[in-house]
Amino acid sequence: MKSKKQSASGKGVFISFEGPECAGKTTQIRMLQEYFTKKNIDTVVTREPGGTVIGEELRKIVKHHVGETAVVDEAEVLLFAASRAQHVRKVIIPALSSGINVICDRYSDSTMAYQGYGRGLDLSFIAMLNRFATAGCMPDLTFVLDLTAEESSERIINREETLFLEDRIESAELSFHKRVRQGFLEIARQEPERVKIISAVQPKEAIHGQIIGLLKNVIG
Ligand code: T5A
Repeated sequence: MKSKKQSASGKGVFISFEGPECAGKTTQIRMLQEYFTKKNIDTVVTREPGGTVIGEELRKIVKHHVGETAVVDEAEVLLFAASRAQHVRKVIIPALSSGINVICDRYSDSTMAYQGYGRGLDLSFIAMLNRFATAGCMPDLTFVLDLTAEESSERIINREETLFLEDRIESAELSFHKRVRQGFLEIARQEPERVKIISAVQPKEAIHGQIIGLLKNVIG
């Protein structure tokens, strides 16, 4: 979705949202998009996996093939990287270069947290793969909406869409989601300037207020 005003620096600001399942990213992205629209700031909202025709096809494969047809861990990490390689070159870099802000629902930190810390794949390989897929294009600011694996699974059960389609990653065991959460916390510990942790277990408006407060340091 696009509104009108471009960033003063001539280069867009890149913001990503991360966190465990059902942390409230979509909700907060919608609120942030409305905030930018009211301020007439030109913004593209996109997501991973997805964001391009190819990426949306890959999204179906990684999320909804279960049982015998489910992807193995080594294929999974490559599919997320393939989606990102397409996305960053076709959508994110062109938007940022035109002075348009980008809000992305999940990005390379998800691969590190889910496939690295969660699945236990080699972290240095994932770091290298992320560099290749992103072409070095990293968010200016990343919000990790944090909640425990137990809180997350309670939200999954209560969410309406859960009734319709089995999600292979969401339905992974609790210990996997605990490792994913620890992964995000570790990424934030390593990159405190870029990655900000916000508790996802507070009213939506309070979370939005914290996001706007942190963004003011970047956007002005
Ligand atoms: N993945 C992704 C990888 O493994 N590696 C990768 O490299 C990448 C990019 C993506 C899946 O792919 C994995 C991670 C994921 O498993 P997805 O559909 O994008 O799949 O999954 P999520 O990102 O988890 O998206 P969800 O839609 O499930 O959750 P959101 O967007 O975080 O949360 P939202 O806003 O939809 O809200 C979920 C529920 O919580 C409530 C909402 O009303 C809703 O019911 N809620 C709150 N409840 C209480 N308090 C609040 N503050 C709340 N905010 C929202």
